[in-house]
Amino acid sequence: IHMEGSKKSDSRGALIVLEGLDRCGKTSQCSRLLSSLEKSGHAVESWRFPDRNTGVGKMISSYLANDSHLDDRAIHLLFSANRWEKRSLMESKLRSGTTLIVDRYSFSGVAFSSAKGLDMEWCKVAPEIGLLAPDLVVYLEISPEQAAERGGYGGERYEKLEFQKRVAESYKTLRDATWKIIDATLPIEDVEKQLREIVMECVLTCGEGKPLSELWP
Ligand code: DGP
Ligand code: NA
Ligand code: NA
Repeated sequence: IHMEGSKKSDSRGALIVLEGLDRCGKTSQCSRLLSSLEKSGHAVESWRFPDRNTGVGKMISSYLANDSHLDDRAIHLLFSANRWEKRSLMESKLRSGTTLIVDRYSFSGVAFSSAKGLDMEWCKVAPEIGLLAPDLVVYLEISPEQAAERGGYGGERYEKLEFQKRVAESYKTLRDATWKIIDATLPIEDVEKQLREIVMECVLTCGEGKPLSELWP
């Protein structure tokens, strides 16, 4: 029986996170996914972390540009704070039915900081607990060597082959069976198509009232 109205109040947008190494193609895939969902009439926004526009984001940006130096734990907590300062807006967008496509999230926080040698559990636990849990994490998989061959590393702090190799190892430890892995070395249109299919299924499930949850579920 279709219960008119009863589902509707629970209907919400999906929290979609894209993760991967620098130069894996996440950013172009996020914008392709955004226009494709917009075209099919979905309420959708594209977000990214770090969000460099906030006060905390400006500190992060300066750190990444090597214009400032910070203790590894201090910068880890700033990246986390940058996600916390967007949490309530994130929740209200999702509850009002807007799907969010997010370029990097807590998983980058854990992967990049643990690549420096910080303990993975320390990275995961206190700072990230209570942030909204994604409904879907898509990992665009590429080897660090292939990513480096794409060129265009912007010269920011983490954009070095040796470091990206450690980040790749961290992602491997971090990911679980719920992550969807897409081969990021496929032609851009093929990645886009696979991504869209996975995302549409998730958007549907969330629209049908799947409850929001928090990290780490
Ligand atoms: P992007 O704007 O996506 O290129 O990200 C900037 C860089 O910061 C990139 O090398 C990935 C890294 N990064 C993103 N989120 C975090 C985080 O939470 N913690 C740390 N340590 N690094 C992060
Ligand atoms: Na980058
Ligand atoms: Na990026």
